[in-house]
Amino acid sequence: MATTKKKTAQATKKPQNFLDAPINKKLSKEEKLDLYRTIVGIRRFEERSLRAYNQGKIGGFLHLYIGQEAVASGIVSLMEENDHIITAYRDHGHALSVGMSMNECMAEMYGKYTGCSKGKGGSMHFFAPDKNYWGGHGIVAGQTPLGAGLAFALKYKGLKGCAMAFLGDGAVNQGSFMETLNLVSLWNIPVVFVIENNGYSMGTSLKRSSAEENLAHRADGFDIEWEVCDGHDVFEVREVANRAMTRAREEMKPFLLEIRTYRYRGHSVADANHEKYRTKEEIEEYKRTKDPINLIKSQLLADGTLTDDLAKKIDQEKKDEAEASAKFAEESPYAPREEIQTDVYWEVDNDTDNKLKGTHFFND
Ligand SMILES: Cc1ncc(C[n+]2csc(CCOP(=O)(O)OP(=O)(O)O)c2C)c(N)n1
Ligand SMILES: [Mg+2]
Repeated sequence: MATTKKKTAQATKKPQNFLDAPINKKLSKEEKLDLYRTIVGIRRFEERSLRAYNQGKIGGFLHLYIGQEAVASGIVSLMEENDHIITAYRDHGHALSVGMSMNECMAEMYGKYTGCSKGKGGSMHFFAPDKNYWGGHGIVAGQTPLGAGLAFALKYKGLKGCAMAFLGDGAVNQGSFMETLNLVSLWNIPVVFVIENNGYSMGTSLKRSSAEENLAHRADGFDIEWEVCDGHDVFEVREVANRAMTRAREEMKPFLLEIRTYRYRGHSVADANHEKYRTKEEIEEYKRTKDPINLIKSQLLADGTLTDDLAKKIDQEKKDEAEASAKFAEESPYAPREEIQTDVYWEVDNDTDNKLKGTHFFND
């Protein structure tokens, strides 16, 4: 009989000062400031994109990551050369964390040719393969087998690394995720699944969608190790994720991380009535006590990394960068008509034999 690998849920036993954890202690002042810049940058970028959406400049969907910034930024800061990352449609925070520019991201949302996907993908389809960032996917949990595939490729090629596959609390009930958990355990695939548990899938609370609310426990059914932590303090995210990522790389084993977080806005900008399925007080309480920017700011002020003046300066720089990206997007051209159907299937663009056989897959 397989041994159960239950771990104490850290979300319930708090707190230690996570800045003192070894993985955080070795951060230089500049690295800590970079984390702060990334978190503030995501917030200011998204606030600006919301304004553009309301002005009718951005069409389609817009799923904001505001409130969850410490999760993506913390995990990406731990990525090494051979590590890869893939996520769902709430993908702006991951994109900016891997170093994509605000210009290419904002232009993508405006549907412009200068966007990261030439304006053909929009908010849900940010990609940067050169930064090991594989998107940006709209089918709930559809990215989880793809994440397993990224990790399988590492193993196949004999490379030491791991793939980070993010999913929401609503995605855990998809069959494809369950099937993927089984295979990655069976085949020892170095993938770390990160459930960003923000408590809601669209307007449905976790209580109403999952019989077992401790989502990480599902890993037990597949003989996979798991941990739970809070996602408000970026240094806590780094401390816990570092264990999962190191294990995946060193032992070639999958891991399931459940990170408890919160989104301030509705499911998407179109979800204007999000105060109908949760209370104003719930949102305000989170903002007051757990806001990821406030937390990192107070930690870095206390340890002398940051001063009030520097915090203000960084904030203004990120606002200016976001404003400039909207201008860049506004002034950029749309894709030329003859390119509308390109970049959909690699095989088609490159006229390979597989096109004739009807197998249209991306290739490397
Ligand atoms: C297969 C599939 N079913 C349904 C949808 C519609 N849908 C889009 S987002 C969503 C909720 C997912 O919530 P969660 O996984 O918690 O992610 P979050 O939005 O909270 O980041 C649903 C049901 C979809 N995109 N794909
Ligand atoms: Mg959710």
